[in-house]
Amino acid sequence: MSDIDLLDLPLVLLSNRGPVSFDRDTSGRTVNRGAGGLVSALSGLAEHLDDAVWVCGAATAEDAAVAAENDGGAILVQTQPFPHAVEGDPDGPSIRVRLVVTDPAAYADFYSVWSNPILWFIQHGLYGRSLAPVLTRAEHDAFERGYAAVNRAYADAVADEVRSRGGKALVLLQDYHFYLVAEHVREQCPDVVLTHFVHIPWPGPDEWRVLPGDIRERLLRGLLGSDVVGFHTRRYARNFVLCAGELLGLPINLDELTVQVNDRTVRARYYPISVDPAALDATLASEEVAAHVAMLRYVFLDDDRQLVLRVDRTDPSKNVVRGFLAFGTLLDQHPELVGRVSFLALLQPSRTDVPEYADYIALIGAVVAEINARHTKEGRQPIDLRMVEDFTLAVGAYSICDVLMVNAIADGMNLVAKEVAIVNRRGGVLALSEMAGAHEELGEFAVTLHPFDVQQMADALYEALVMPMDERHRRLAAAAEQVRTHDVRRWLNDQLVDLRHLAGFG
Ligand code: ADQ
Repeated sequence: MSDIDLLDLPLVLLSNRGPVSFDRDTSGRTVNRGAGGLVSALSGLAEHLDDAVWVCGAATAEDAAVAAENDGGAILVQTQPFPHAVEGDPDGPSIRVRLVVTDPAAYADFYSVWSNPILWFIQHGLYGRSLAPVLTRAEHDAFERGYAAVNRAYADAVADEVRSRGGKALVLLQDYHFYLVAEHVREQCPDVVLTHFVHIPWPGPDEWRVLPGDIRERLLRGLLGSDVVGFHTRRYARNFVLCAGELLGLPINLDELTVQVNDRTVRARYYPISVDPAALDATLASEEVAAHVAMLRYVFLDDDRQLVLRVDRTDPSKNVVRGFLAFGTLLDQHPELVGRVSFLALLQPSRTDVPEYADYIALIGAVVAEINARHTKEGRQPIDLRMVEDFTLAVGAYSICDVLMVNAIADGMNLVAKEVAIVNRRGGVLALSEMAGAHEELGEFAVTLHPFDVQQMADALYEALVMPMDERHRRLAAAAEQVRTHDVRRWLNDQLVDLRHLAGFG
């Protein structure tokens, strides 16, 4: 059964970044389609339904202009066939989008103070580690004026769309920006079927105790307005249920992963997100990637040399600095590898307006400079650090690397590991953090990294680099099979099957 057949209800989606965004150039208004597996999968669903709408933030000035022209209501936007893009096909499918405009100061408090870094840091074990004061009066005020106010505005937009569909709809909310939305929507539209998917880790009750009781209670009660709260792994789902029991005192069932909220049963479920293998295969087959591969082979792989790769945002949770320290340790302890192994890091600068992120970029640069100074041999530097966002370059590098390093200290899933499993053609070994959600599915085919143990990571890199070729190919094939049979459509489909069941349709 396909996901498209499952919906007997209208669909309302909510995410911070939407499926399309508008801009303006000399020729007039332009439409850009959002990238990534999540947007593709949800767009594919929304485009195929007559009565679907995607509520999202107005991200550009042109988005705000479009919203104003339509009095804040939804508009129908022509998109391209899913999933392979054909620019501006007027006969192609369309998607109904409602762009929400909020006060810029409130949005800044919502996004750059509370969503990132506070919630992101708590959920990745990074909160309060520096000596900087946390939760001053300014942050308290930012919760009300920013996070709560913006959540209310988005909830009102969602409720408005539900009401205009007769008050009964399937509502899919995405991520940590919107923990208060489900409760507000349910207050206004009690007949909705509502799921909230959390894309990042959910830690246990003690980690949440860093927040004042009233705030953590509001976040949890907000999420419990859902029928289903979705996570990537069973561990996160279990932690959520434990939080409801310990922090709110609600009755819970840890075997069934349920929370009782008055007469409603809220279910925590886990659906591991994944990639779109067909789209990745198509990207790999493109001329652009072929050109990158030729260049990368020439630079890194002549003369039987080997390549370690990482592809990440410059987010402290990705643990980039300790990854380089482990590589430096590897070269210290195995001097025969100096000049024989390179480390290519494609890092996309991320959230640079947040001081911790800007500091982290500076630290990455300093650590790389030090290791390169220590281990440059015959003019060849061991680490090639490129601060770029270039997906075709990343796919080219994925296809030819010997080792992919993912050493996050916490990561909801980590799609990079799954992308490499699909496109690598060299028996590449996944060196995968035990703290990444992807480790639950792919750990048995990987060498496991302990993200806080630099020596262990150096040893694991060595194990990967000297692994016999037949073993490397065997593991890669098994990882690829796992990802191909558990792709992003399955992630969505499994949620819809559960929701359909809950809504009483079978
Ligand atoms: P992210 O933290 O962004 O996602 P991830 O899942 O690895 O992490 O996805 C990153 C995506 O960006 C991948 O598709 C990758 O190819 C791309 N990318 C990263 N660096 C790039 C670069 N320098 N150039 C080009 N492309 C780059 C959050 C959670 C994850 C969860 C996803 C989806 O933190 O744990 O897997 O959402 O739920």
